[in-house]
Amino acid sequence: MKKVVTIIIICLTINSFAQNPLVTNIHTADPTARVFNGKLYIYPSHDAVPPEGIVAPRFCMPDYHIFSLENGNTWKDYGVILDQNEVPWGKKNSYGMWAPDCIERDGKYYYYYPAPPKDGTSFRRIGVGVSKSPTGPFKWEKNYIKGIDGIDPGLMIDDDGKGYIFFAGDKTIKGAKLNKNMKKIDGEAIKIEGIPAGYVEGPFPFKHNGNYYLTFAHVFPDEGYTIGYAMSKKPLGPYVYAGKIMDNIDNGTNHHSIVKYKGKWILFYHWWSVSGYSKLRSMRADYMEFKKDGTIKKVKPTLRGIGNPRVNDTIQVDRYNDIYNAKATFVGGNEPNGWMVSDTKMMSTVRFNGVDFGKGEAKKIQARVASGQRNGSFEVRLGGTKGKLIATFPVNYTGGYNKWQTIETELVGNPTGIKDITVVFKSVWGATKIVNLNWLLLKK
Ligand code: FUB
Repeated sequence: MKKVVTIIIICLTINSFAQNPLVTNIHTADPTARVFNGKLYIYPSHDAVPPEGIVAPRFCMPDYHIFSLENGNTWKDYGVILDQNEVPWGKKNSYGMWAPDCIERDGKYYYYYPAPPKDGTSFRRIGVGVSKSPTGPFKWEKNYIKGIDGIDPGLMIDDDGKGYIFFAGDKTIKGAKLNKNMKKIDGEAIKIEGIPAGYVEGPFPFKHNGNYYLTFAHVFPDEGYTIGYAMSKKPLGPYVYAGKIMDNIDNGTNHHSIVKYKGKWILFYHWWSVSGYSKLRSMRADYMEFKKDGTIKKVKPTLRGIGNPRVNDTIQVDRYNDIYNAKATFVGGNEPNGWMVSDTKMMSTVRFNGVDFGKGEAKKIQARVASGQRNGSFEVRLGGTKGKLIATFPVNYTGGYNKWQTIETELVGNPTGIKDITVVFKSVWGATKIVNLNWLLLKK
């Protein structure tokens, strides 16, 4: 007899959200991802709902958070690391903390951010803070960096140790070499040649196989925001436009970064599909590949995203690889924002690829469910619909299709390694709503 227990979850594992969007505890945009000492960090901006009575300029962006990847797919939020009213040179209550970046040089971490200056000399200036740790605390420089007038700092340290800063301004991308202390530019910022016509912002530079890549958000008059890139043999160009990395995804803005993590290239970007409002965005990530000639294959946005959830990471099955005879719809009731698998019928299936069972540490599996009836069950199988059965959950009445409970059962067969799973729903034929399923979670 398999043991099935109902567990009342008072609060979820902190920020235990995975797949796309990466986090839903706050709205995040402009994700700059960095790998420091083998660990993945994200330095995004923060979209907030304007406080009552505040008319925020375009976006309402009061502060910055930092996130790190803590397990196979769980993001830790370090909280506010800089508030708009702590910017030494910034205009108070301006809600204009746009896209930041952070880079490491000689064991120190430099956090660059744009903000409206109190001296009114520009739309945005760019400031910097220094820390011994990638998550701060940062010591904020008293003044903004002279000679930089723009938004969206994008940093690069070249193989020879020289630092470069790129930024957007006057509908172009500009770049400059940084001084050794990383707090001043060396000479003047120059306009980067070779960037295509049309509005551009969000420059993100990197080097790969001897090529310099300058990637950026690029607006086509007919298509809107895309992510494009140009290539060069020199850090400050001239560059040659090489095409799009992501087509327009109907998202108002797009802003991205690219890192190689555990041998795979990942594109981080944002969308607003959770909030339904273009000023409340959420960061996302999908794998990216290079072609043999060094050009980049276009990335299609997915809900499945990146990473291999393992013990204690939620497996967001609603961000599936494949679904049959069921839907992924917005979750409701006492549940955080996101999606669920709904409209489940006899033999509905949902497949989720790449669960990391490790060395077989997982002994139990939990499911977050809501049901308005008590007939049927759902199974978890390895591989496809006919794959090895590893868990069976009975369906019970939880109080309704918006009343959520976490249930748990034993994991059978001691699965190991990275495996695809398929959830198979069963009930009487003709049932159209067996159970709503939000996520699964492996437990020791
Ligand atoms: O998030 C505010 C601004 O919108 C960023 O600075 C731009 O890149 C765009 O994403």
